Amino acid sequence: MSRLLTDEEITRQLADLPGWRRDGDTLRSSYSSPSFAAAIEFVRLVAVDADQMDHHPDIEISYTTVRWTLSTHSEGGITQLDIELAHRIGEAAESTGS
Ligand code: H2B
Repeated sequence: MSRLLTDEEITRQLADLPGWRRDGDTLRSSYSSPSFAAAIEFVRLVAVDADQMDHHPDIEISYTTVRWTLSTHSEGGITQLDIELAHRIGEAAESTGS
């Protein structure tokens, strides 16, 4: 199980996650995909990772913009699982040109 990260741990790890910011008990990021189809493929790739991790993002899709909100509900805040998922989202973004 993942524990809540400290403020310092979050700040340090966000340095390796360009485009991501902390918003209270969540991590947030917004990506722009080259097309609606690419945005859906981006989300599909992350869905596979999320199920594999058993850790799931909140997702808002607005045409070619995909907004992600990450939090560990069971802990009520940000854990290493959110950091790991943010990295995987970054990889899926790269492979879909987002
Ligand atoms: N996703 C997120 N973001 N937070 C959780 O606490 C969580 C989850 N819990 N996905 C998982 C599923 C839990 O419901 C299952 C039973 O492991």
